[in-house]
Amino acid sequence: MRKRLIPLISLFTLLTILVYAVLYYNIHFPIRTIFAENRTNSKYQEIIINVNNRTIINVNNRTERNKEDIMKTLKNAALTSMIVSYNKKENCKMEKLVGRSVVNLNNVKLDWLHENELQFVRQGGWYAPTECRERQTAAIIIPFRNREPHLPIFLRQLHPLLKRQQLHYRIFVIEQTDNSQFNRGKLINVGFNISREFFPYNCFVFHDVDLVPEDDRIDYGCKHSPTHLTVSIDVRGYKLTYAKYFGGAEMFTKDDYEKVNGYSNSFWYWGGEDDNLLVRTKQNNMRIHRQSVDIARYTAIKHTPSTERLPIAEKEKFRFKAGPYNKRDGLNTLQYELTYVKEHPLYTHFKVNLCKERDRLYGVLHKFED
Ligand code: NGS
Repeated sequence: MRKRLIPLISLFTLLTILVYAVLYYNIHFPIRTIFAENRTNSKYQEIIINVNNRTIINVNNRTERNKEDIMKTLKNAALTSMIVSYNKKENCKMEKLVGRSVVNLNNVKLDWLHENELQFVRQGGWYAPTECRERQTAAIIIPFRNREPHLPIFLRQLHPLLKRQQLHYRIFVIEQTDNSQFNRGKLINVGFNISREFFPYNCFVFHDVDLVPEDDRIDYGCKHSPTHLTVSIDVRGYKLTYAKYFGGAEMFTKDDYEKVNGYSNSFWYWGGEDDNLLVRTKQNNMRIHRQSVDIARYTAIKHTPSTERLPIAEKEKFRFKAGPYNKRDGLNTLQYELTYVKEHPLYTHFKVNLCKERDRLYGVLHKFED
């Protein structure tokens, strides 16, 4: 009888310990990560609280802004005691960088990427470190039209890079849907306008989708502003395309971009808008920063070049003539209509009608109409 009891008691004790351990774990450590993204704007105001990667609270159109408000919201949801890491004390350090890497140019599907390589990205294409205070909050703005196959290749490289740099960032794809010529500068202005309302980002990166960074030491956190990122591109022999080249990918703090009045809205063809932006920065006594050609390296995804080009003579005239107009052609005269907003798993997608007909009132385009 005693012989039989001993294993039974042992089993019972073991089970009790196990049950207690599970309960203890659940009671005391029910939530290990919590992160709140607070978008402080009237249009898109919402607070999303993610617990263990699940969105548990998503408050639309409310005015909660600070920790106390979030606490209140959580209290209402009987979860107050569960905040364990909202207060991020330490500043994040840029660490575990891998340096130069080979860009994977294989075609890949967005769904596959999300499931297999980019699970850390949150719905809408954002990420923020949870264990420490992010180095910077950055909006990545991608002007877009007819470049669907490039997007997954680009995101595959950019998301992990931005995560390693400990940034709180979101990727915004701004797609032109009207039938006018492509207007990169104006699309970027729209992206800036939308994203600065979406969340109080400090840093804004304007990025062509066909230029993929080869090195995670390229700083996407507005260490300097303005910065020209795409210094050396493979198809240009890894040299600066030309001394005054300011295209491809550029980065500004919010204040600096507002100071230059953004891009001109009037460059309705491929090319020129970036040269004009350089003029704007010079007019505001800003100096362009660049990292070295050995670090700021990019791979260009191959595609047929745009045929929407102005005759070169017109373009030159246009680019330099635009100088005096810079104060009344840009962020302060931006006209557009949003037609679509969607948070995809790896990016936030905006479609926009750039309303060219309205622009002719403000810009300089009317002098060079097609
Ligand atoms: C210049 C364009 C820029 C453009 C640059 C690089 O000619 O907008 O080429 O071109 N300026 C004008 O058209 C006035 S690229 O290397 O991407 O083919 O960024």
